[in-house]
Amino acid sequence: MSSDESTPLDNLSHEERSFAPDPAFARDAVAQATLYAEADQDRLAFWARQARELLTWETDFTDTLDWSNPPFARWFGGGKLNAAYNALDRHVEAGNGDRVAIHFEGEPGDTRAYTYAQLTEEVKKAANAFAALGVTAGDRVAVYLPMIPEAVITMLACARIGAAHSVVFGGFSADALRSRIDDAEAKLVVTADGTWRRGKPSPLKPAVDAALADGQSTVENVVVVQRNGEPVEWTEGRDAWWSDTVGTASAEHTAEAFDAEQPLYILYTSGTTGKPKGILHTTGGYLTQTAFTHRNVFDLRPETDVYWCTADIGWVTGHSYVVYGPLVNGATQVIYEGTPDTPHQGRWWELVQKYGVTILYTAPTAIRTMMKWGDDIPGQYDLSSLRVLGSVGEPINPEAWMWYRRVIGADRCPVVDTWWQTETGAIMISPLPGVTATKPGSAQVPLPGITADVVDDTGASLGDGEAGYLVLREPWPSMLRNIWGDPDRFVQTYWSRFPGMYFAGDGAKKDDDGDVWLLGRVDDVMNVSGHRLSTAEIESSLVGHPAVAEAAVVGAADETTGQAVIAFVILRGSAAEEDHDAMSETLRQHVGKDIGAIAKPRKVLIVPELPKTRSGKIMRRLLKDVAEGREVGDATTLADSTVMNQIAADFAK
Ligand code: 7RM
Repeated sequence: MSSDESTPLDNLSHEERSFAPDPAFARDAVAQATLYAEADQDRLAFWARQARELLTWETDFTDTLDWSNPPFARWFGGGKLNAAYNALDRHVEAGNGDRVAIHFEGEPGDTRAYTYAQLTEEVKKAANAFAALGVTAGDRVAVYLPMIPEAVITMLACARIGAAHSVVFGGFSADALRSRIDDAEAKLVVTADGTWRRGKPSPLKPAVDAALADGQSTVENVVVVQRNGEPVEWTEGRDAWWSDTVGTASAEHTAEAFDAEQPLYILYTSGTTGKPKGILHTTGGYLTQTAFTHRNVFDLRPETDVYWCTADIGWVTGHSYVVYGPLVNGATQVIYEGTPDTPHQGRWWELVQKYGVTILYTAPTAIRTMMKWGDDIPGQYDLSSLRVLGSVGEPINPEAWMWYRRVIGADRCPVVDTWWQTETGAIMISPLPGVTATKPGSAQVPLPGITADVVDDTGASLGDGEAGYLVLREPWPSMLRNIWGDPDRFVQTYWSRFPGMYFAGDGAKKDDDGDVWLLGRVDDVMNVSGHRLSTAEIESSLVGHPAVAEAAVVGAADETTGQAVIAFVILRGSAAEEDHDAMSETLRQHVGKDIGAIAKPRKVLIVPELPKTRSGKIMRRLLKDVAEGREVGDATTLADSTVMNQIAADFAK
């Protein structure tokens, strides 16, 4: 092996840049380093303390964790509580009814603010209205709504009456909606006439009508929020306007306390194969960990902070960090309906300035997009209110991390890269601002009370510097409890690869300091000539080149080397005009120099767009199909399904 072919992951072990907490921030930080020691000493006592301090229980729990029948966990046994009461009523009772819960900003610029008292009243009305339609504790309600306050109200109204919500992202098709309705046997659907997308009305109700057209589903009623005023088809006896049902319902409603393990929601997530999995979350443990992480990871001061998580409620980030975490903590937050570039590319920064946002939580794909649009756009706004920046959803390349810290955070705000999944329910690996010295690109350390590890094929712990599989060794409060209706698949998918451990499906590596670096899904970890290469790492190198805006890398099967590295790259503005062949060669050399010859892509294809899901995850599986000369697989979850045709045609040239 020549010297420039040394271990390709070496550079991840030698990140020189480190940002120590600002002493003033550290002194007053919500999270203190003592949390780690406390949790290490007695993990269950630590979680029991959090559950009692962060939540209001009608009946205290007696058994912190029942793990007698793994992997089926029961947390906070004997305890009873109501999720909506914890998110709403108790803040009003504590005298904080006048605090703004939600600053809503519609895409067309319409605004609405809800105080905690007002939001509580709306949720009580919705709870009464849903109950009048026959929804009772244990039922399921499908939610197909845009990012409007009624989405939050609906979710909390379900929780209030003990019904599980199943939110289906508004961008999903009628077929996807129907299969989720069927799987959960939903009784009620809550939807809207439509929403606004890039300045135009975008319909939602037609997809519900199509999904229910055969009249054979379990759905008895559809409640429709009027949002964009477009005409809709109407099924008498089934459909009802929100204004006629919720709008006229009584605002008196006493929340009943439910068992800690009462199902709170089902959220469907795609696996590597087969039909989507209905991830089941329950009440007490989920609320404990979402509230704990929201408070400590974002250094939340509910009295003064203005928090903004840009995720849609169709994804788990919207569940845990728009609805439950922030509201249980009594935070004030911004909810924005629209796209970041409507009516102009400065919209997000305009909102940060307008509402004085102090904590921003978004995704690397958004950060890279903003980076591509240029520094001068955020530069036109006053972002000095910001004090903590979060990232979630995929590995954040050091370049984007640095840009986020420098341009958005003025080199002053701590950046917290948070690793977690739909299945984990809440943040698991992340720095604690004020405690952890951060490195660009690393999610750093498991949070207090979380036991994450990196293991080899046999499940044995790996030392620092060795890449392997990310596992969780002990149950955690917000863990998924099951796959809805499919316990065998639950055991098989998550608990069988490494017996006794939760298998996350992600590759990871600890650096020389023991800090965790996420390397992408394990199906994204390539093996080239016996070297383990991370798609994330090569992508990070490519995006580090000034000509590159975005990059996706896949390992394509190769007879001699096992796999070959194939890169798909979007160029930045002016670089796109340059000769593509020359640019591809430049980028190959760049990766070779950055990481080592072994990592040099066999081919760098310049593309106009990458295949992304609606939540912004790049579908490398489809790129792999192209790179391996197969027909492109199921592309129905893409935000833009035409992207793959173009890429396949260009690749074949
Ligand atoms: C919250 C969410 C989960 C998958 C997960 C990872 C990837 C998420 C990070 C990350 C590296 C991160 N839930 N992922 N966060 N990878 N660093 N900070 O995204 O269920 O939709 O996706 O996302 O691969 O397994 S999710």
